[in-house]
Amino acid sequence: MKKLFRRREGWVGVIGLVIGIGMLVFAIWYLTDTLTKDDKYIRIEATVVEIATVRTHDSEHGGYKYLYAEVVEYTVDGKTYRKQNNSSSTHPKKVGSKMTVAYDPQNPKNCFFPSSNYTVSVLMFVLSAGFTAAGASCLSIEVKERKMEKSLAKIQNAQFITSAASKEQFIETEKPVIAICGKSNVGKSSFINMVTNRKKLAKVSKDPGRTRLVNYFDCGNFIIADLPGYGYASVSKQEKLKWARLMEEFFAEKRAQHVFALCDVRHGPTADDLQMTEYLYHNIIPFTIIATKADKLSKAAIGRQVQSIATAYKCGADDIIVTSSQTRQGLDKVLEKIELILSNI
Ligand SMILES: Nc1nc2c(ncn2[C@@H]2O[C@H](COP(=O)(O)OP(=O)(O)OP(=O)(O)O)[C@@H](O)[C@H]2O)c(=O)[nH]1
Ligand SMILES: [Mg+2]
Repeated sequence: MKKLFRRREGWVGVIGLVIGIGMLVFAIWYLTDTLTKDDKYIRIEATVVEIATVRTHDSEHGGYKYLYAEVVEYTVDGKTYRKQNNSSSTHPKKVGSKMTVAYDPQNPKNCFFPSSNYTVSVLMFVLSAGFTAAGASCLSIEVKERKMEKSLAKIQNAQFITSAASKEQFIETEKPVIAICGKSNVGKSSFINMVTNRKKLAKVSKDPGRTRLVNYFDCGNFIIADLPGYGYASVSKQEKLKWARLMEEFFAEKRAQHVFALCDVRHGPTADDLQMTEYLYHNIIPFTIIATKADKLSKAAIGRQVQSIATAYKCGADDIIVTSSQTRQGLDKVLEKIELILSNI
């Protein structure tokens, strides 16, 4: 059977919303009732004559705890009435002090404590707002997950097409191509596996500089081109020149409609990364900066790093998509971006 919610947050969200909205309805009814009564009833000064002990459940420590409630007396037409305050507290008013009650002129026995009723109303509104906000935020996580699943469903069954080592081997296609570039070991292959929801589509390697070819992957309505990494120190000068020529040829023929330029969130862009985006900029090839390996930094450190990466690339911090192929952070934003790119082509 298809699951109603993909995550536990979905259930928590719905329960939170139901409680929140239920409390809101009750709070509105309670406040309206109090206001109506307050309008019709007559306010009078009552005297606290006794402090009653109220046994309640102790939600913090379990078992029971004791609170106190004022018992008051008020006199209407020579007749004295007694009433216990519905709301109890640890600090009741003293015996002999005064409290305002409002009684029904038709039946003076009926009365309520206006200040307690208004306090309860405010408390219920605050609690209902809390439950509604918590429920909505949990539910938004579920909605996000569903949106992501929907987008991922479109990229299901991504297939490796071919590898190209030279210009002649570049593929000819009608489909839009999104190229992935970045320095060796930045996480390009892992990023592709995250986006295509496949574990081993692109080969992930611990040794930098493993991808020396342009690897193509068919993702249904578009193609991903995994470009060979750059900036690996132990690569020979000859290899570097070969790489530069391959990239020149790739971009010269407008082989990609968009480029995801990856950089490690911990270190920010290297001189090579900046040179790469300068090149894309001058050749009018649209690109998006993707910061990788976000799981390696704390949230605060990511915030600082994104600012400094944005400064280095001379772009806005919001233009950078922070991702982690380990935690799938940022996948929803990447999928949204892909949809936007495809809809603009
Ligand atoms: N913690 C963490 N490690 C990552 C992440 N992405 C990639 N890695 C690791 O980084 C290393 C390189 O990842 P790859 O995806 O092969 O990087 P690449 O850019 O394709 O590397 P080349 O093809 O050699 O240029 C591997 O050990 C991955 O497991 C990430 O988001 N988080
Ligand atoms: Mg790779």
